[in-house]
Amino acid sequence: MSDVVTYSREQSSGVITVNYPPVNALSHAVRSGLLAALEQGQKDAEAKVLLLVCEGRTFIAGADIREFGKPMQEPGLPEVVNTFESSDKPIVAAIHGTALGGGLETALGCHYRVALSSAKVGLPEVKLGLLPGAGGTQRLPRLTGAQKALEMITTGEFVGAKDALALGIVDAVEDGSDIRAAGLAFANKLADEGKPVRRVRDITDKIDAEKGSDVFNQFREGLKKRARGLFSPFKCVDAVEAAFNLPFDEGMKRERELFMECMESPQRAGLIHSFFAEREVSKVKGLSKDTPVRDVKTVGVIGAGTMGGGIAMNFANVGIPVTMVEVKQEALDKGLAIIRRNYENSAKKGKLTQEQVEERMSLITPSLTYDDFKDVDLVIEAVFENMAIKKEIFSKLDAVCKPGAILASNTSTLDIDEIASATKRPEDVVGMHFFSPANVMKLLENVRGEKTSDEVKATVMAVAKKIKKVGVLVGNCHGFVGNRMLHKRGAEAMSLVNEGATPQQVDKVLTDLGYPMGQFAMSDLAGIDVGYRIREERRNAGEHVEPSWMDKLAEQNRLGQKTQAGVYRYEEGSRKPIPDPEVDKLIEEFRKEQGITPREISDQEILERCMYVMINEGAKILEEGIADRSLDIDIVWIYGYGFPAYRGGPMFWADQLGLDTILEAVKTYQDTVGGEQWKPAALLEKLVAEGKTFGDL
Ligand code: 3H9
Repeated sequence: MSDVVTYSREQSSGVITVNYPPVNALSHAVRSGLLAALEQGQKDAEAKVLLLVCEGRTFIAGADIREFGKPMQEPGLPEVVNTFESSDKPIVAAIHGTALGGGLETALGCHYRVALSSAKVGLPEVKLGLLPGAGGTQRLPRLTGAQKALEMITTGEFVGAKDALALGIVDAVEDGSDIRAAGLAFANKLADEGKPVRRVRDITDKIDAEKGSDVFNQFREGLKKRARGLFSPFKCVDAVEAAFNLPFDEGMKRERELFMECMESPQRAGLIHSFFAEREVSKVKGLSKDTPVRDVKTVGVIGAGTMGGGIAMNFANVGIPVTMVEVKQEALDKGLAIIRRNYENSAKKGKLTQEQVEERMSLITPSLTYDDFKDVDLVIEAVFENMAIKKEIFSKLDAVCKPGAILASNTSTLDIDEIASATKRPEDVVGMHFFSPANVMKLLENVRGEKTSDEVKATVMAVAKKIKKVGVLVGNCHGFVGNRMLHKRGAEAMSLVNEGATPQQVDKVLTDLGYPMGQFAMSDLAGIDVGYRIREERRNAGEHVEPSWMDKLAEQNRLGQKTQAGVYRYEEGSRKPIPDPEVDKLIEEFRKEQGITPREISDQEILERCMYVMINEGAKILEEGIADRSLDIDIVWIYGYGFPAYRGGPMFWADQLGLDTILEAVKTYQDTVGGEQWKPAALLEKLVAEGKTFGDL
């Protein structure tokens, strides 16, 4: 008998227990163990009812994702689930934690389901580029009807136990924390009452009622917008529809075919890479579980602008009090009003109660003096990008803050070590780079300075988790990982327009790749002045920065969405970019001034120049140790800039495309376009020479 699945008997219940940490995923050992234990249960004459229950933190959380992409070992999961369903003895699934994907499908193959009230169920396969492939698309709609099954399967969202009860997914919900006891009580009662098996495959009332319904086409229409560029959500709808059009066994076959199509899609590979990468980034080189972490119970934020306000909200959202300091009362009032408006909007959408709005507002204390930072555990400075001002602030913080307080800067480009040099405690100074809007975007790019202590690094990574962000720890350089690569892309995009492309053409190539917005729509959102100020800082520091038509925009106060005009124009109250002939004229004039004759530029050239310049820079970032692994870069781009997760991040995308193809193009652009950015990264050349990928590092 397998040691990950065991069989025992308690009174008249035969108990099948899965114990395969961390999440009882359905590995080959678990699948074969389940069949073996079931056989034992069938043979056990004393067992009237069987109970499936899991040890540890959760019920089965799905198929073992680590096995995907490798040859499948029998028995497959559909066979296991079908065998459970075919059992002549009733089987009860007892659910705690999360019954997800193949886990919920296994439970649906059982005849009854009992859950703890804290449990959740869901079919999140779509988030991995898949569809439920062990009967989920055929069984779930038999219980819930088409609409709810489509919602659950195409979004992958979880449903709490109480809602699952109302939807008919589970039969009983129990309070408390002892799932084994709850399961046994339910199973023994069934045995006493002599309840028969009840197979979901045979429940057809909802199927009969909704046959031929228009709900599937309506759903497909909605998905065109909601799931733009994605493959598997549409396959999910096809599979659920099959449950209504085909007899059960044929529906299962159709599900299998569609599942295999998804399995073979590159989106599946990209999404599974993203899934594991998101978990890997929290494991930082040089830090361990034993690295001490400081308690962060109170936070200070400097600046009540868009960034400072967004940052403050993150902490208030998880119950951590924030002191927010500004220079002027008006700025504080304005900042607080914006925070309140954001919370009120969430309340209008039903995401918060009015009580929660007030609770969160009460956690944010406005102040005009740094003296109020004397007791805080962490201060985050979020004023605009100017080194002299930041140094002045950090020297003040050094004087005011208690020993052991972490002093963080939200700078998006500037040198953390230089900022730290303004204090006598560089070991406590660190970058915490939030992405706009800071209360929404999931990335927190934590930047380690030369002297930042391990304890501080570990603490800011823990803070990221606490405020529900994905933290990535990176090294110190101009722009760190994200903006360093973005600036290369931005400069290339600007040059492409200099040479003859339109901003709309560049943006379309990027949105076609799957970005939520293009380079120039993004500049308008962030503010044209942001890039302008950075270029000016570099010019003031003596660097040569090419003149640009975008400088002209800034000089004409076309600052983006906030002035309703930037690269695009915006109608009152709308964020929709509209191409503006004024800008075409401005670009034309700029070209004339610079003596440039515009040429036709292909979409392929735009794609290569915008993406390969980033990949080449990413390789340099790895070479210099600014990022430890290519997956750190991938996560920065997925969560900070909306790079499509289904492409796995830019470095994974590059690996899939072939680094040799990229290197060849980089060399061509080095000759035709020129500039430091097109000098091939030594690492890229090395990997190509060795036939390796970034993922092999
Ligand atoms: C499926 O079921 C297909 C079927 O329909 C058809 C088959 C034919 N496999 O997230 P955490 C690891 S597709 C392998 O940090 P949490 C994870 O990598 C599957 N490993 O914890 C991590 O490892 P490490 C459908 C898995 O408490 C550790 O467990 N199911 C799997 O924040 C802890 O994970 C899903 O998509 C897995 N399935 O969240 C569920 N799941 O410690 C995916 C997790 O080495 N999982 N690991 O870094 C989740 O959503 C969350 O992990 C869960 C726990 C909510 C379960």
